Amino acid sequence: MSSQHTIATRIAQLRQIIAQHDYNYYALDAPTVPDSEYDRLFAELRELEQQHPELITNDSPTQRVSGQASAAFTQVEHQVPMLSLGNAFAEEQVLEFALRAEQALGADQSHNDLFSPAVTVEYCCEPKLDGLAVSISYEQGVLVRAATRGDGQTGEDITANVRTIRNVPLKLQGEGWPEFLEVRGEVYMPKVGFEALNQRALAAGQKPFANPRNAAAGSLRQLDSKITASRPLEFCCYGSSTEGLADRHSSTLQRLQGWGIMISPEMQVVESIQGCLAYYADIGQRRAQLPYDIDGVVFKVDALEQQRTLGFRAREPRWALAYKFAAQEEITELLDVEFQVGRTGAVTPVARLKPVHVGGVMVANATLHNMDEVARLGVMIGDSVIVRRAGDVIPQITQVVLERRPSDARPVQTPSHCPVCGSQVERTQLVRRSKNKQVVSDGAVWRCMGRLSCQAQLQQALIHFVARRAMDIDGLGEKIIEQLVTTKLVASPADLYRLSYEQVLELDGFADLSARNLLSAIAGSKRPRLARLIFALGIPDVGEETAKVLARALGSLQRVQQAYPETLLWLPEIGAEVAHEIASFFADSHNQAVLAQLAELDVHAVDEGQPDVEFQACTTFAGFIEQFQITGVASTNAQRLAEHFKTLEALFAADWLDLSSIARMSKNTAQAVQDFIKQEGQRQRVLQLEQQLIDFGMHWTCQREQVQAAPLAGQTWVLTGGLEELTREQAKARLELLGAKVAGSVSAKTNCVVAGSSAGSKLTRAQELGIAVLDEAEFIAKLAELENQ
Ligand code: JCF
Repeated sequence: MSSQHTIATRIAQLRQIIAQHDYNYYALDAPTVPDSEYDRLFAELRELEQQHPELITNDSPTQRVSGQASAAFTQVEHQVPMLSLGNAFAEEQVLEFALRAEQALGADQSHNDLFSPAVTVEYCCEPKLDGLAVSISYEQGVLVRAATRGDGQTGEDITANVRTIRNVPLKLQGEGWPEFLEVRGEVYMPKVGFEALNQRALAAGQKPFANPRNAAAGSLRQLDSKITASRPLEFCCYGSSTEGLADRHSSTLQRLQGWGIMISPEMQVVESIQGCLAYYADIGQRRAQLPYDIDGVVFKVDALEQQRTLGFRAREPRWALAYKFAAQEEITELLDVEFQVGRTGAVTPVARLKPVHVGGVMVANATLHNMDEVARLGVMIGDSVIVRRAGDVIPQITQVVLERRPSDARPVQTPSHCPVCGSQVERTQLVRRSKNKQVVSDGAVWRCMGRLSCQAQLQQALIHFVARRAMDIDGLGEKIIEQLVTTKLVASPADLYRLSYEQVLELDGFADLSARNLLSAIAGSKRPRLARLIFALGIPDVGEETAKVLARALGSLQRVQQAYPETLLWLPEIGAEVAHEIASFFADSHNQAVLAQLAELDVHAVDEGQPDVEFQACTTFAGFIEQFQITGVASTNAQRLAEHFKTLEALFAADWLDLSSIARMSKNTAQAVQDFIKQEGQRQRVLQLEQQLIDFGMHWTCQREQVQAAPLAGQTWVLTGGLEELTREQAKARLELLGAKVAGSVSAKTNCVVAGSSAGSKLTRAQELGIAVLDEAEFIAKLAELENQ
């Protein structure tokens, strides 16, 4: 690369590549490479041009600020050109910048007075927002125009769009503003708004934006400003081209703030370049917590007089510098995709990357979430990919650089067998329930069927089993569990209870006392509450909440274990997928063995009891029929069948005539019911289900007796104020035994309020609503009366 010819070729090549990236970025809002890659190409071009100034041409990308006006908007000429900033990527470049500036300022003073003290330079520091630079003009305090930076000379008129940004004042506040005022700043999308926007895009089946900057760019360049208005954009001002507002940059910003213009709350004036470096370190620390993306910090010489002295070099001010953070995005190669096995056997693809520095950390792995994500990215092994690492989160692949796909790129293939244990891998649909109970499909998941015979699953299962919110066994860290698994001392959670003193003593880092402590922690965990025990089992999709529902509703581990999925469907918040997961967990012979062993080893829930009265009362014959999922039999027809036949025996005995006589049920439906009840297999299954409901006390014919057996069934009581004779817990427990639900607040549905001493607003509310109120003595008498019935 020494001859003039090859250098000229390289320069031409770089110009062409950069021009293409500029077009992708500015005109299409669809960059194909990370900024870091662009910066490197640009730096290389600038370096070559500096060495060979004779090769500089007017059309070189280095000869304009950046950006390109798009044809769709009206062009606006900037009165004062919009500048770009010089960049620094290392501390020495910052010091060099300061040295030059301070020398220039010092030299300027020195001919006045040789003995003047060394010049002091104060700097104004602010975060460098990762958005789009815009100019906003006010005439007589009224917003008249907004424009993009464009190439620095000419931008696009985006007045209509900027007017939709909520924190941009359409009219300035206060007084004293000049007749004409131009403010400059960054339009950006806060992280929260960006996430929400992408969620909406995904839900609507649209392509999400790669990052908040692209989202802000795409939103600002909408021809329909109604769309812009629906996007969560914000503006933050970093300066003004209007002269004479103040004598310092920082006081200019403060004046603008007084007129209602948003400036950075992080803005700070420091006394030296050392202060700038400290500011950079501090913001860098807090970067992930800031509500918006930044890509560095900006330092500006604060005194405007000094700024004027320093002036410009080419089109960059000598009085300002952008000190960029290490790039959060980098380009690298996807060397391979491996598969990891989690606690529930989910086999997740993990990207093995050619190691690359991202945000100051060497990255060699990135998560790919699941195979749907692999499909969405369209990534193949051998591809060049963009890796992003934001804050402390796991690095992610955000994009494939398709132009660079090698001819031998290979598709990512789901393994048919578990990479750890060799068991079969099966595809299941992952389902998530959001807070408002909507069911959201979380994509397909491939799962190793090895359960606890798979070392990867066993290890994760044990970590989960001993966790604080599960069996709460202290002193069993991940390292120790790994040892227990690899030494084969423990092959299931039950084996933990079989560990001997001698075995524990053999483990790394154990001595007499620590071994005895661990064993007593294990032994001490043998009487968990039922909900914790269920949660500890690590049934896929059964979190703490679902475990509580199961424990409360069914009252014993045995019932949870025996429950058919159809039975579980009657429980609140348990849908078909979770019911299926629970049932198939307990159907697994390995899991059955572990449960039997746990029981043998005397691990029992302390609070086993009867099924909850409320759940016992929830079954209806119509609902039961609806579960059969006979074509044409949804809630209305199920109701008709239930009312007509009343019992399963009668329904099974029905003939065509009986069925046809049911009003407003179609012939086809009658036929479907007929077909269903004639199949022996179906009848057996339905009878089995009914038997289980009877066993659990949930059958519709038990309903009335059960409900009547509990004198307060269906009632809601509220306890308020202080009780003397009983604790809150005792009062609540006795009410619940009588079938009542105990609620925390009074509503029209409340049946009775127990008001202890100094009861407050709940008592008042009960009186307003005309709800029965008992004092403590009356309450105790009532409890005694009902309990003796
Ligand atoms: O936050 C920014 N991206 C930012 C850009 C901040 C500044 O103070 C700037 C800028 C671009 C040019 N100042 C200038 C002069």
